[in-house]
Amino acid sequence: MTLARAQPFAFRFDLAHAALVIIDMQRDFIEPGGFGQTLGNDVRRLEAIVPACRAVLAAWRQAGALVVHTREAHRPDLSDCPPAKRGRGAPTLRIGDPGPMGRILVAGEPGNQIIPALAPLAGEVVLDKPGKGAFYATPLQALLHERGISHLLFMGVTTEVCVQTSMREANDRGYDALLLEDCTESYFPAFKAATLEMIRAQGAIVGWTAPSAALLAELA
Ligand code: C5J
Repeated sequence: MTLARAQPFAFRFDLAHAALVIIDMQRDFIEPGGFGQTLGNDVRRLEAIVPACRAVLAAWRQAGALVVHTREAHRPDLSDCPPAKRGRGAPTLRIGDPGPMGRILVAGEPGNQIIPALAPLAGEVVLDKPGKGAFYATPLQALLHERGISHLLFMGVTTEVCVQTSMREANDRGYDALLLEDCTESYFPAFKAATLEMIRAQGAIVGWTAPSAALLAELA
């Protein structure tokens, strides 16, 4: 397949060697009444990408290609949460504290589940990641290697944090990675815009970006 409208130049991939990686579309970041909102963020910005993500996921599933979902999640005893991560800043709620949808960023809690609109199907890969990047302390690289995957198409939240970190990790591991522009969002519009530019700068120094319509047209 060729996404001719990708930036900074066309992105070519073979579906059999490609995976759709959906970063952290979990209730606490996206739904009103969750952790993201308690921090004062306008979660409607993130909710707005759900229909585009859903359309891509449906078409990708129809094509029979690999889907990987991630969640930013820690063990209930927080043994995988470095004190530096838990202690950073002065938030009203810290990782592990009880929040409106259960303990913040703790595996198994209601707020840690992927939103129903993008719920994983049986057999799809779901990875809990303790860091911002999807490769750190997860079996992602081994799993992609076993399946012969060389190209990754990303969507999810937030653009400049877990999505960008995961794309940089992927880039350093030799994957060609593309971010679907309308399937990612930030609580801060300027950060999203800057991240898209950073990714495709200097001849795709991190990777590519493209509108989801370009992918949907190829998958149709
Ligand atoms: C993600 C975050 N998923 N912003 N987490 O980006 O803390």
